[in-house]
Amino acid sequence: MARVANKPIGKNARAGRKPGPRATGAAKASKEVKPAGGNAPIDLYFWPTPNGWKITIMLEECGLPYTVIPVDISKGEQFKPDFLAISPNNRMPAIVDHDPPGGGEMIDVNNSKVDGYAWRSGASGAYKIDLKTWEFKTLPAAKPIPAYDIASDPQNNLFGAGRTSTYVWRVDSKTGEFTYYDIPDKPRGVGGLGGGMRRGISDSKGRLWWGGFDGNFVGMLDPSLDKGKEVKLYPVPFPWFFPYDAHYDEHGYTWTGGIYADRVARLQLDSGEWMFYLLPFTANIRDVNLQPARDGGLSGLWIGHTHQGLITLVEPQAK
Ligand SMILES: N[C@@H](CCC(=O)N[C@@H](CS)C(=O)NCC(=O)O)C(=O)O
Repeated sequence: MARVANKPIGKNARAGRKPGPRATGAAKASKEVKPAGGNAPIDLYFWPTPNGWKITIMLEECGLPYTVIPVDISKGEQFKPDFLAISPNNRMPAIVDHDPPGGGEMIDVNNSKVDGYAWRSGASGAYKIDLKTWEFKTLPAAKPIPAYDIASDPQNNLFGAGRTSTYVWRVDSKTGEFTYYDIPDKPRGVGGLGGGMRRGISDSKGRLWWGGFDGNFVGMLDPSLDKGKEVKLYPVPFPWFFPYDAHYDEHGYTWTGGIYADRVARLQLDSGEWMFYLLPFTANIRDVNLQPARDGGLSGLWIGHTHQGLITLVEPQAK
């Protein structure tokens, strides 16, 4: 059901799949297939890597019409402004659905029960979405607000940052006011390079925990602390771990994992001690999901295996 766009992104782009008989078939198919959402084909910004292929598999399985727009990441086309406007973290695959059900967007609804609003981050601001009326409220920010991930706190205030960001932004749900918290240049974990954030999640006290990835640290932002002291970085003492996400378990431990490491980690905050759990399989962890601690016990970590269709639970036996 795919067709390939005649105009690839960037003028030097070479199509991963050239327009041909498949394109003709797709145009026909898009008339025959009733899409799950709206009627317009989805634009798929694609290059043939496993991350790219998995979206084509999903679209084929769902029977959705789509147009392949090649983004040659070996030539740096992911950094072209046209593509960055769609995928600010310069990663493919990315999809644009021109006619999604309910006008849908990528949103954070985690704490929408507080005030009935969901959040979405945009290129130059954040949006609040009234979940009853679907009214969008744009909240312009003084500085750019890149977001590899967004995370709302228990009061439905919103955090975000990008992979190369030098600050984390936070927007107050009631006032719409943005605050910017600098990410210190140091410390970095062993082998750590830059700063920024990949994925993050808030804890029950309204602190943001995140995977500092390239910087090989876990970050924590506590907006209640004195100005300039709100951000604390926990460097990983193990090379190339690159935390992708971090999750506080509410009992003194923060868990993290990543896409390259052969182990997951649990950081004990009081002592600063890192505990590593060697995995008997290849992991590709992009979200850290906790098994909450029960009856005075210890929390564990659920691992979703992106490619194997498996879920594994890591349960620590000791503090
Ligand atoms: N957003 C995706 C990541 C996709 C991704 O890492 N894509 C790579 C290719 S497989 C990419 O576009 N890399 C371009 C770059 O790093 O500049 C996810 O979290 O699953």
